[in-house]
Amino acid sequence: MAPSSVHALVRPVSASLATCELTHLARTPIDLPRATAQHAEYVAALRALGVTVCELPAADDLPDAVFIEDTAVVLDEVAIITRPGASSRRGETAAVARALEEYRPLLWMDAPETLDGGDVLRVDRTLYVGLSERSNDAGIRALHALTSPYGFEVVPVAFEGCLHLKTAVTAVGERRLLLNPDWVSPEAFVGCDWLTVDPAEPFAANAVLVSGAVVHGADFPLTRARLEAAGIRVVPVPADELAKAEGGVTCCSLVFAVSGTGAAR
Ligand code: CIR
Repeated sequence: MAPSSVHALVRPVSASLATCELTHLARTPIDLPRATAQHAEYVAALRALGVTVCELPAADDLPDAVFIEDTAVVLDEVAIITRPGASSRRGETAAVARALEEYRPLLWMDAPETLDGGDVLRVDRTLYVGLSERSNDAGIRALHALTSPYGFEVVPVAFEGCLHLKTAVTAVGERRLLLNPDWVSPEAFVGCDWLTVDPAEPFAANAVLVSGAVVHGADFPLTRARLEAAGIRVVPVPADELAKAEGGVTCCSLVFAVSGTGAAR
């Protein structure tokens, strides 16, 4: 079998980020150069972990384009281009699809389906999907229809208090989760063990697991200590400026494996 490498698609911070969608946060001024610098540090952290990063063109008319995670669900076999729940974000998908078709056959969602990639947590062949304001029943049914031929099970998960399921829970190891128990119940994730965030850091459950390490917001030292005590290597990155736009570290990339021969079709 050809060796595989880890790739990530990212997209620059838009000049219009200040007019981003906000659901649970009050709007506060965003320092655009600082957000851009933090994004560059994030990309550098991925590269330092051996990830091949592909940066899409900027989309300055699409305020939330940096949060590329929401536009697709990339599995080993296919990539699903979502129909994001916020109508202001639907223009983001075309460029992402053009980039992803180099690597995967594409499947598409259609109206009235809506789904944000930030609501989809993959654990082996299970796709946990957050019952959020962004992902509707039709979207979740479509995800099931599109992925069941590849052996995926789709499990809807209730959560509260935050925008996306992956704001409340992410994977930090094999069948090992990091979660905020005030926002999501660990009981939903049968067969997984879990760590909890420090209660003083409710947003600390969002982490990118890549190359055996976890990229995690530098603002969460108490939760970082919990991860490190559990033997997990943490790569902290500054992300507080992007957090004002209600985005975390997973939101800023689409991470997937590519076979050694190039495109994984
Ligand atoms: C939004 O509300 O759509 C953006 N301001 C933030 C999206 C963050 N994405 C994510 O959690 N996957």
